[in-house]
Amino acid sequence: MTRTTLEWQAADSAHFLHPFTDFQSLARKGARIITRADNIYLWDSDGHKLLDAMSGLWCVNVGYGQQALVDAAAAQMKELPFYNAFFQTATQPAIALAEKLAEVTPPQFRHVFFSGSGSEGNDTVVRMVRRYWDVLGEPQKQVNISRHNAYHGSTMAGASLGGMAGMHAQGGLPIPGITHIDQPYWVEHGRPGESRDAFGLRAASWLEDRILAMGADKVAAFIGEPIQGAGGVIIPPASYWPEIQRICDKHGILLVSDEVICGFGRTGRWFGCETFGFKPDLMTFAKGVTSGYIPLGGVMVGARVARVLIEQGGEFEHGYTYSGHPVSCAVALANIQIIQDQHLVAHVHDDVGPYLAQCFALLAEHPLVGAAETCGLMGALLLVKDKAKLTPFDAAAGIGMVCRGHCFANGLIMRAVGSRMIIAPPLVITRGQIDEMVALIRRCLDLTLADARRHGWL
Ligand code: PXG
Repeated sequence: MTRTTLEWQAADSAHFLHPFTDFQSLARKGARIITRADNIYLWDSDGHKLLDAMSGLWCVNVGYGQQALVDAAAAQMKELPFYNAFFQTATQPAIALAEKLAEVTPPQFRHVFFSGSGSEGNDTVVRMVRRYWDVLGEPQKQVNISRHNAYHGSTMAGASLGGMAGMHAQGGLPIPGITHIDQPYWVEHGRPGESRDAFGLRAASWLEDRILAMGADKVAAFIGEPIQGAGGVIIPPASYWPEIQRICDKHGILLVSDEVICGFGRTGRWFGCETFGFKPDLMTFAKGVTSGYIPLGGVMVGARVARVLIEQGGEFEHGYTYSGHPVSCAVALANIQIIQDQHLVAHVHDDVGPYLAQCFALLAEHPLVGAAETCGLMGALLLVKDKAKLTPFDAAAGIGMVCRGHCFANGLIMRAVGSRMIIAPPLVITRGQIDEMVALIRRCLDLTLADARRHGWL
């Protein structure tokens, strides 16, 4: 269909209700219409080229234009476009992917429950941990503990597990049996003079406080993202996760790692729990499992839970039409093959991850940047008014959105979460492309600084 950008935008605002969007405001401004992509670059309907430093939405790990994924989808669609995994049936791609996931995930994981997305995966987590305790004769263990500013999806259970105040304010969330502790974010909760590791231990102790306040006999599980992604790339101190693990073990509660963003190489290991040194009982995944080429999610089920559900659970009354969708599973297999064949996890761990860290250390010297943090290929720049004191800008200035505007105008896609500018580029990015990305970031920081001076925000 040959339409101008304006015609596409008119059709868009007439019919399409976008996620997490103020519909009227979008209709006024018009959506940016993305038309094609290759490697780490996108093009919009006006022909502008953009460096996609967000991997789509934290998902295009192998980059755009991977023909093997296209071929895998086409071949599977031709052979068997759909069949379900209910009623004592299965398809070959789903079986092969389950086998492959058991190979690439940590050794406690031999089983997987498939879903269509990360949100559905986390709904499965809530159903599954409650069922687990039920089967063990402890049906009162219903409470899931999560964290403020976490993101676990947008379904009723996903949004409830998440700790986003704006989401909870709409529609009476969280659902019962979900409670939140503070996030391990040193800028918000650290004390003057406190070391990062001391802060990590203190932040983990909030979990124990909550377990004791609720009663350990009521608590089913703790869930967290190894690094909070949508919350602004909140990288916890190294002491945090091992202490969380110790507390969960001490009280016998299940530990769930939401690896929807951190999984499949993002942090420089296959999974974030490996980077941070903990051993979850369940692990949610989505996004990077197919590099976003097609929807797929699921939950890796560790030995402790799998044994109980398989040996004593009877029928688990839960599942989705698309659990184990053959086309999605075929694409996931081809995607994991690329991650393995191109050694992308080692590429992140040994090469581009450390290089990004070096580049961010230089960006930390920029007058607007109060902190520059990375882990693997996730990074965040905290924009502040006063570098030494980390004084925040007035929220009304919307400094992050100003910077994001400059990014778009200069051919760079970077997200703003409050005053944190965040990136998560495709894992295939090269050092040369990191130089290109960092030069664009620097230019946009300079433009934002000039705006801040002009408007008297500093
Ligand atoms: N868990 C985590 C950790 C996520 O980041 C989900 C679950 C839900 O996945 P689905 O596939 O249901 O969307 C996510 C999704 C953002 C942003 O603004 C992040 C996500 C989704 C949409 C926007 O950073 N993450």
